[in-house]
Amino acid sequence: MATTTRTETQAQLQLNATIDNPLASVYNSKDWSDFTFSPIREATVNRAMIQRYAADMDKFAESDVIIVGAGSSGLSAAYVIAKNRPDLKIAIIESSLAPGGGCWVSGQLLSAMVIRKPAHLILDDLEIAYEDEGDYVVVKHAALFTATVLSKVLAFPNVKLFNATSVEDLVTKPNATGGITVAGIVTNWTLVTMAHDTQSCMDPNVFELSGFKADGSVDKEVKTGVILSTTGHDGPFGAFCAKRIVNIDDSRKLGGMKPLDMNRAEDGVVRNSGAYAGVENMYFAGMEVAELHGLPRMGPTFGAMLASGVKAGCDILEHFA
Ligand code: AHZ
Repeated sequence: MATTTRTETQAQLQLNATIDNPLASVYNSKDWSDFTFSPIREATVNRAMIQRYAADMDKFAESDVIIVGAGSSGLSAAYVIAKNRPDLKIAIIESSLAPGGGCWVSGQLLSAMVIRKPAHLILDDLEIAYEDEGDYVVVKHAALFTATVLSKVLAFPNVKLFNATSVEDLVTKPNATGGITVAGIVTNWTLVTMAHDTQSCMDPNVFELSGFKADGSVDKEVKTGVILSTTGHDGPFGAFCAKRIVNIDDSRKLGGMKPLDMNRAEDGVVRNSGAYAGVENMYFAGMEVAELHGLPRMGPTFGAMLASGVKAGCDILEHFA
């Protein structure tokens, strides 16, 4: 999609000439001194928030898809899954207040976002404008990508973002072959997670995956839910599920992210994203895949984040097909 600077300028000139005021139907005066809102009680505002949050907690206590981390890879996956399957309950758990991960800026806090082809096709689907530079494209600001994909994901009725909420652990159950089945996540408010060292025990909460019976066995009548972890590379929060899986299962080792090599890193992350062999219901995408499989990092080029999210999303759609 080419940039349309001229058309945008013409539209802006037209807008300035007419003053398109969204309040015009009720308020079109030059004097705003008598402006007033509809009256409201303070308790009404409280109830409007709490009823909806409680209803969401109730609805997503048992989820079909739990995405851990709302960075560029997690949001790309959420978009593909929610768009194709409006019947699945998709919970996104994000430890930060602001979803988007590292994708509000690009490399070294610069704005322009480089995406190597063919991942630009995902931008076409999202209707995000870019400059075509041949083998790669450039979105004028990383925040344009993040804001757009976020707005589309949040608008799906079957998606709920729980931000300022950290995943502190996994729920696991033994499977028939002696391996691990992932059955849910353990959560807490991020502010509580950050205060564990200074306060007495503040117990967490649990989101369960769909498809398990009370005794822990799998209900053969329904597809079990899945967890997609997209928590980025190792850091204070990152690579969370990868590190936990390795910690639970002694037979596994964390590959550890290797030094930068854009070509090997981006292809490798996409190829290795999706279902994680040997751990049922566990999927990975984004930079966490580099940590898991010992792949190089790619630095400031985002095609693999988008494409690995789409690949993991397609694998999850296959699981539910
Ligand atoms: O806050 C984290 C971020 O928004 C969130 N997160 C991490 N641990 C969490 C936990 N519970 C809930 N325990 C958690 N949320 O996960 C999100 C990860 O987003 P990101 O943008 O860091 O990861 P990504 O893999 O989607 O994108 C990585 C972008 C990078 S890093 C890199 C390099 O260093 O070379 N290159 C690219 C393109």
